[in-house]
Amino acid sequence: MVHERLRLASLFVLASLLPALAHHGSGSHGQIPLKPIESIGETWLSKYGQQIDQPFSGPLAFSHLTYSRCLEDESAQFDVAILGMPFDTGTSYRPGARFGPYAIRSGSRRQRGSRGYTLAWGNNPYEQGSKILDCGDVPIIPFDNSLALDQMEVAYSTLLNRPLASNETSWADTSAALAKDGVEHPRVISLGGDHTIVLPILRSLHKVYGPISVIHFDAHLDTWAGYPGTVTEQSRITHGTFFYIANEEGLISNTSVHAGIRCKLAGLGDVQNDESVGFQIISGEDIDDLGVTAIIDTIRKRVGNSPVYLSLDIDVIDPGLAPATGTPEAGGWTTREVKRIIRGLAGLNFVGADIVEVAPAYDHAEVTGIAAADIVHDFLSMFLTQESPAPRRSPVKDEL
Ligand SMILES: [Mn+2]
Repeated sequence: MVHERLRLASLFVLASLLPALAHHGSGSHGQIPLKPIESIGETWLSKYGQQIDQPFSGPLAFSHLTYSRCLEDESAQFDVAILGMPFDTGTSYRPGARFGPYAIRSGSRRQRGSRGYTLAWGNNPYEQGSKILDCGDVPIIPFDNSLALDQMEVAYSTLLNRPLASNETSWADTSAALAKDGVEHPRVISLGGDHTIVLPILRSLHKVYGPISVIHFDAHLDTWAGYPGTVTEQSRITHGTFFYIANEEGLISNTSVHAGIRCKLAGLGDVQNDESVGFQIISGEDIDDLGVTAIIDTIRKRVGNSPVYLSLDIDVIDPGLAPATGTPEAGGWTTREVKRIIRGLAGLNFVGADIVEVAPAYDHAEVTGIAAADIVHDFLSMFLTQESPAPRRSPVKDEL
């Protein structure tokens, strides 16, 4: 006890000397002098101003956005909502995507609205006049998938039907015309969660927009009718079958498209089944043979002017660049290629987007969480930019 008191006393003496030492040191090195020691009595606000988070400080909201519990706080308004869906009990192989929303938010800590301009897009999505809010996570039950699916649908519909924060949004010219009620609805970027979360999302979107075209980035088709051994109705709904169920329920249109497919199949029957569900396949290898531009053109032509939902499974990216996922497949696209394709999709009639299957237990140095968070930034730009910007020539190229 005496020992402890001595230790505390010496710490106290040291702490009281520190400001004086710092003051002395600053003068001798020609730095901006600290305010005199008397000002230690000032408040933070009067001395240092706003409480602006460091990249590594503050509560874990996406990109240091305002965090709001939008499901219970019905006064919370937004144009674009970030919503976590920590659900992973529809996974066929490695579980852990329930920690995806946490990992993506953590990966976004070096992002912020005041530094959101990118050379690629030529704008800052946070400065387009739309209000972007982190609406937290849906508190999904991990013990009962039918209950979990209902919770996700109710949560999504709750946000989708909230009045917009802004009178006019960047997508005002199309969204209201697409919605059955003629009203503009907010857009939600969902952070999965395993891919099953898209079924309740599509159920919710269908009520507002009717059947929707899907742009689906993935290594896998996710259109299978079921897995061996799934004898109950509930067990048919998994992260590899949700599009099949969505088609059964009439939620998606037959102008949907996959991008990045490279998984092993049972045979051509899988492809025929996939076509009957409503998809066209752009394979992983197509990027070498067709290139990014042709892939963008194919996707845009396929979905046309219909309401479009973009779903991106992180396993579309090569496991070398995004290892933290449940069912990795070798030979994937690079993060840069995926980002370039996304940039080519601006101006389509997007009604929502997600990024799923980030399972941080398999990550290294946050590489997957950072990639996913960066793609969410691109989703914001994609939503809030009217037209895809032309490829930008850098100053270095101009000199050559
Ligand atoms: Mn998937």
